[in-house]
Amino acid sequence: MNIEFLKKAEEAKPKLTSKTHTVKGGQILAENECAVYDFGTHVVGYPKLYFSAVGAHYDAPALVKVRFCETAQELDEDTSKYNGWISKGWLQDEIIHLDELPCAYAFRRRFAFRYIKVEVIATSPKYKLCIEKAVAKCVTSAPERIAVCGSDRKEKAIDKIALKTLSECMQYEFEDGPKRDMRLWLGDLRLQALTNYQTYRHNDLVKRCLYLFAATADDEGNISQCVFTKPEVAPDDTSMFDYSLLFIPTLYDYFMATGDKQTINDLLPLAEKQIEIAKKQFNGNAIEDCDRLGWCFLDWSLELNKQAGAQAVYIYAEKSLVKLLKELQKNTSVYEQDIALKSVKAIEKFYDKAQGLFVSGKQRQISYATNVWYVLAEVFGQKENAFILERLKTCENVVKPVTPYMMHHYVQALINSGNACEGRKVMRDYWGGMAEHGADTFWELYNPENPDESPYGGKTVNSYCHAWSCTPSYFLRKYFAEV
Ligand code: RAM
Repeated sequence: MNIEFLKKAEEAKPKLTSKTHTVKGGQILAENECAVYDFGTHVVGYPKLYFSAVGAHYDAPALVKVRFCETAQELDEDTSKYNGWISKGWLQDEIIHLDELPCAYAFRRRFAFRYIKVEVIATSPKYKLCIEKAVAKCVTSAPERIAVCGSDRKEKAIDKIALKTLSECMQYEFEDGPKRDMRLWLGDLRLQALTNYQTYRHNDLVKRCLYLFAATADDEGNISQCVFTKPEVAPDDTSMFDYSLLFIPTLYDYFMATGDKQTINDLLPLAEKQIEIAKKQFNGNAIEDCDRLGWCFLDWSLELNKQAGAQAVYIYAEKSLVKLLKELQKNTSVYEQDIALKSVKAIEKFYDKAQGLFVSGKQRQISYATNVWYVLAEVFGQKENAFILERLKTCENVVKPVTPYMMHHYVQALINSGNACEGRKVMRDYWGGMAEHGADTFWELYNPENPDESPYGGKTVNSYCHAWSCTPSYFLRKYFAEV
């Protein structure tokens, strides 16, 4: 652990502000009855339920099941049926005993929810349970309010939801989702930071997160895919090829937004190290594929082959490094030569001339993820990039995006290739689709063609307020204000 970097991260730790929301109750419940409390919108915080007994003096503890749901659909899901591969521990279910009535039961855990469902498992024949009110102390480190932006009602609605998504993920760090994983992930951080520069401008929070990744890098300089901060700061024991490389553009964006030279001087060696480490995955100038599940992320799709896309992320990241070094008036020639070699090789190995698209892996798979990253890496010029995106739309058997993370990159690729109007339409349709489904905050996964999409083996653990989906607020301010 780099103690000096950890100290800098802790110095930038924000204070949380809180606000209390109350939902009136009054329902009287017998055994096996339930009631739902709707906070009117998604909240993140510490709930408290006020109970009293109705009837004769209570003569046994009340046993109550409380569920916290981010969306209305979840209210009907049977969480006991969830059998996926990530922990059931993420389910927001609590069984509580009330030994004394009346009482205010304060939950020690922080929850992300809009609805609280209270089911009475047991009272006694002598009494029923009254729920007087439900209260939530909501927390965030985002500054108060940002004016909503957008050219019409639809865009304003999207922006409002995106702003809320970001602010609820802004806690002591930029969390990926306040329900799950409540943790700092590099890919998410990059998009949150971009949106933050256009909105809340809480730049010290970005700085803290950059130092947290730097502090927890191992002795060889490997940056972890995510960082735990409780009970103490610690890295996850896994790295992902693309996430580690994305440290570089995240640092570059931070510098462009803040001009903070001190941070850049501290962290530049680690950024350069990421290129050196990533090179180990190459055989000459061509990247090797890898069987390890999750070796490179790109999108939450289990069928997606990552080989060619990984090389594109490498080129993209190295180009950010060159831009950063140029800002600092440093020599870039070694990196520029490497970019040229890797780009030529990528075209030779992965570009299928007949189809006019990049292919990946032994099966020569075509996906949005691969091609979008080549557009972002600007291996070809703007015109050709626009054609690539055009061809993707009519390509059969193409692997489509499933997360707002990948959709963000698709919209960015459309903008970069001179097609901001279409980028805007994609943003309106995709994020607007979630809004039409009643989203208060944008989701971790949304596949309009499959509402049950989940990489976890059950959507009960999906997160419905997820950092990487906040970027419409970035697009709207940075690109679409004048389109
Ligand atoms: C999930 C989280 C997080 C993401 C990683 C790759 O566990 O949702 O947001 O960055 O996957």
